[in-house]
Amino acid sequence: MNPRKKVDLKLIIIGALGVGKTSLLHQYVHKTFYEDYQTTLGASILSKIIILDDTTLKLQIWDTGGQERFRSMVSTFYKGSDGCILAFDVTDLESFEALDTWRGDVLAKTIPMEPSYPMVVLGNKIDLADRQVPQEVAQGWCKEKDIPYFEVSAKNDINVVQAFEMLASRALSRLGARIAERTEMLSQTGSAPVARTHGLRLCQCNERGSFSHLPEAAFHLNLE
Ligand SMILES: Nc1nc2c(ncn2[C@@H]2O[C@H](COP(=O)(O)OP(=O)(O)OP(=O)(O)O)[C@@H](O)[C@H]2O)c(=O)[nH]1
Ligand SMILES: [Mg+2]
Repeated sequence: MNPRKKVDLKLIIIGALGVGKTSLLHQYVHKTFYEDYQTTLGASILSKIIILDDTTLKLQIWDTGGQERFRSMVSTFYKGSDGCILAFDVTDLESFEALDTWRGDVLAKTIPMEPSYPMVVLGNKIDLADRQVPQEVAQGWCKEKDIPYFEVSAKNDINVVQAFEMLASRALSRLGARIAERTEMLSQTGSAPVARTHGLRLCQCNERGSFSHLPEAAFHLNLE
């Protein structure tokens, strides 16, 4: 492991009311599960540090409320995110049917509109017997949209780590590819060693291959 490689990733979890977004996140971050239901008001953020390949990732995961009244507020969080989990409940057909709308919202708000923006779909509550969405149907929808699909249970901790880390891995690859692309572009145009541009994810390249996000609305590439 090279501890100097550190990356911040902003991930977001969205989906209909009560599908288990908060439970999945708590299972992933704290290894806990609560039977009682407390709806998320607006959004909250949890962090987790993981090591993937030779990179330390600080995941900042935004948990969002599924209530309709938060919809427009939630959509403002997509901007600047590195990836998104679309969650539904396999015992609730409506929550699966709503995925099209959630996905459309995300694609409309990621700037620039990017079909390859990292997403994963989680069909949650597979521990329950009264299933309404067959696995093949969910898999078919995801295959058509080219999105990885995981059948999960926040309650029994099934596939939760795998799903979050698949998204983190995809988000990391995308970020690396975008930085390499931009570095190449700047080196071809013979830009000054330190270049500034706008409209790309906020990052800082400290050394070759090492980058972290910046809080300001600017993107810096250090080509020295
Ligand atoms: N059996 C079972 N119940 C679950 C699972 N995941 C969540 N639940 C339950 O489903 C209810 C809703 O879970 P939450 O995690 O609060 O759902 P949410 O998507 O965050 O809901 P909002 O914040 O209101 O949008 C709670 O009572 C949980 O205990 C699961 O995998 N299996
Ligand atoms: Mg919640």
